[in-house]
Amino acid sequence: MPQITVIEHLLYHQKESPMATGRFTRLLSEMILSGKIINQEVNKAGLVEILGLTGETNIQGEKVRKLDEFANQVLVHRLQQAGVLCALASEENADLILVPEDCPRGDYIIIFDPLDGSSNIDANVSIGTIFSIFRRISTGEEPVTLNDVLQKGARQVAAGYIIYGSSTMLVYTTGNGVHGFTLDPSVGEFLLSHPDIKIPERGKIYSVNEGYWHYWDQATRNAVDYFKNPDNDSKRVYRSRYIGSLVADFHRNLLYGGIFLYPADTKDPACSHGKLRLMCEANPLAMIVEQAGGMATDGINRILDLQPKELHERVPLVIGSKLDVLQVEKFMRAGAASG
Ligand code: P6P
Repeated sequence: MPQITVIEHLLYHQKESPMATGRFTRLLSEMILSGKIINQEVNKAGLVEILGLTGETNIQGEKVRKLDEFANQVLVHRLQQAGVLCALASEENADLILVPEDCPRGDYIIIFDPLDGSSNIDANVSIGTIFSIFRRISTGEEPVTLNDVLQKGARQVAAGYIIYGSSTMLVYTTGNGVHGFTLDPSVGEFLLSHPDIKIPERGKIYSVNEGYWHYWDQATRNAVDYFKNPDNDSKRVYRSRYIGSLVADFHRNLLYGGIFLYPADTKDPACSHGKLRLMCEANPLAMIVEQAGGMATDGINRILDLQPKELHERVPLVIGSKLDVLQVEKFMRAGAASG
């Protein structure tokens, strides 16, 4: 395969998307540079004093790790340098991050999880940066408010993730298919390796933390039970695979086919609507999976149709191969109907 960079692919190989204005290219270029910088630190984390905790707690109530903070700082700084943003939001920051007045600005908004799954980094498990890009709704000059940011996922103009694993990959969409680029350290570029990714209509993998079985409602238990014992006549067997790192679990299922579930549970009041965040995790992965031919719901409703009410609101997530997501929906609707 000829060496095609991300920007070359955006400009010359995707249908003439509204993204070829040059402004989106600036933003994507800074995301790419951020990924390379973070990749360097993730890959040597065990060698330098960057593992461990900072002693702080983030808005999610989670212990902040030095790598989380490093990744967050890199992304906030670099993305603002693109000069095309009016606001940023990070899973690590309670509030909206406004672009300083003296910084060139534009009408893009980016929402990201700087390093999802970072609690796994000490064990050398793949982790990832997830991002979601919108355009501001109001074009007024007034300062950006949350109303500009709290948009349905269906209004995203782009979404993607960088997975720091056995290789480092950028997977993203601008609404013209899903494309994967692998970082070639010898040239320091992400090069096209997975053009036009499509997820199999039905998978052979289900990913869920079954340790929470006793905290689920009956509909969820019935849905998970199905994957343990599918329709008898199909002789279909599903394998259980759960890494506990969303980007790693999602990426494997995207390529191989399968379903990932993080249902609502009663183990932690903060997770009564699921653990994962709508704006910086569910929305971007939902755009990607739909562009790849899959589905993403909260069990019943399409993720991309959900109207966010808060920046960090959580949502149950069922995402992956279309027929498997529809199978879960049947159980969830039956549960809802039986009250
Ligand atoms: P649990 C990592 O902390 C994370 O946010 C996701 O990457 C992952 O899918 C999930 O939490 C794992 O959560 O409760 O199964 O440990």
